[in-house]
Amino acid sequence: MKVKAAVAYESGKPLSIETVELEGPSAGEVMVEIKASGVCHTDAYTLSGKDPEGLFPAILGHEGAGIVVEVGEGVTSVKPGDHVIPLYTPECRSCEYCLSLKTNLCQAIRTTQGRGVMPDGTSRFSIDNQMLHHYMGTSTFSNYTVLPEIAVAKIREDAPFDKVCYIGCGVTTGVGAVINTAKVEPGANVVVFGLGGIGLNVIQAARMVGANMIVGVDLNPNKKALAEKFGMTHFVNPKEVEGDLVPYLVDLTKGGADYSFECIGNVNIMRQALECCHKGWGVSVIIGVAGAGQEISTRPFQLVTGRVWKGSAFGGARGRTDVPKIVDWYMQGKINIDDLITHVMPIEQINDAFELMHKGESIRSVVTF
Ligand code: NAD
Ligand code: DAO
Ligand code: ZN
Repeated sequence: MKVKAAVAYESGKPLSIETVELEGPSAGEVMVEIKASGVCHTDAYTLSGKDPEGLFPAILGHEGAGIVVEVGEGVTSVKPGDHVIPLYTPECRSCEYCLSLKTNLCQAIRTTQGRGVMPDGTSRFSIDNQMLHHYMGTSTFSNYTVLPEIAVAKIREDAPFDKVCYIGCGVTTGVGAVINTAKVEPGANVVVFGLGGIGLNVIQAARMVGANMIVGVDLNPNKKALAEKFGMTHFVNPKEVEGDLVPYLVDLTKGGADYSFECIGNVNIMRQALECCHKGWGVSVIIGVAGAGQEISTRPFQLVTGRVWKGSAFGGARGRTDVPKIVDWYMQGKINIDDLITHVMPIEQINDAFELMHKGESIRSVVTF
């Protein structure tokens, strides 16, 4: 069938709105009509050409929400009409990783997903007989997409697509990092580096679990007001700190952060995030994705003396299990998504969404179909 998609023909070039051919779902796959998709930092990273795994031409987008319109042979967990959120981290519930219950990194379709194709090794998208790569197994910058059944989370039908699409990445990543990865407890002192689409979700989850101090660190003072609305108790602009940022934060938190979160993707800040943690028990969680080939460093004594360095992908969430719960939290008013979606535009204007992101003028832009 013919679908409307924003095609990334090559890195560093704007997306191009095209009519694309989409094949129906094979066995174990579903076709989803995408109603809305967030535009995330990671889409920009891949489009920029800095992502070593980036493949072109491709249909990007990994933060969508929509309705199942067709299912392939053998699909049992969803049916046409079901509302779903595509998952770039699937949950097969039967691979070694899923069964371990120690990680959310299901490996069932990892290899083919990384090669930009469906589990049978082929793409469902083409234009003028030229194959287009899938992206992160989701390709939500298209009004229809095909996904493996294990890569969709069924959600309630009264949830608005143009809000809950953000749960497909940013919300779950930030909220999950606090709840699943760090397991922040009431009364903890938390430092969050980077108050963007991820950091603000870390902040609202830290408030939700009852953190004491929630310190936000950002170079952009315009982020302060919104971060305060989400629960930040102290704002630190590194440009205004005399001397080293690390001892300043250790003083502010009276000994160091119980938990810190790096939500930027800067390896120098990752070091500061670890080193501002409390001796003996502070845990630092890396969420930001650093540029290809970059490395982190610290003095090993930082770890010998009890600080812990961790990372978190998709907030440690098991998508099919946890995403519907986060949608419920939004619908119950426990988490705020509306104030983070600063721009909504039709897919035809998707390049404006990237521009707003690069200028630091948006938290999240959502494209609709
Ligand atoms: P964003 O651009 O919205 O926010 C980044 C914030 O960091 C901005 O407010 C910016 O002003 C601030 N900043 C930049 N440099 C700084 C510095 N040196 N010191 C202090 N503040 C600084 O980005 P985002 O959408 O929130 O994404 C953050 C990171 O998380 C990205 O690297 C993204 O790729 C990554 N990410 C990771 C996962 C995961 O599962 N681990 C999922 C999604 C996104
Ligand atoms: O299982 O090896 C693997 C890869 C899992 C991918 C997790 C990606 C998380 C970070 C990328 C940012 C997503 C928007
Ligand atoms: Zn699995």
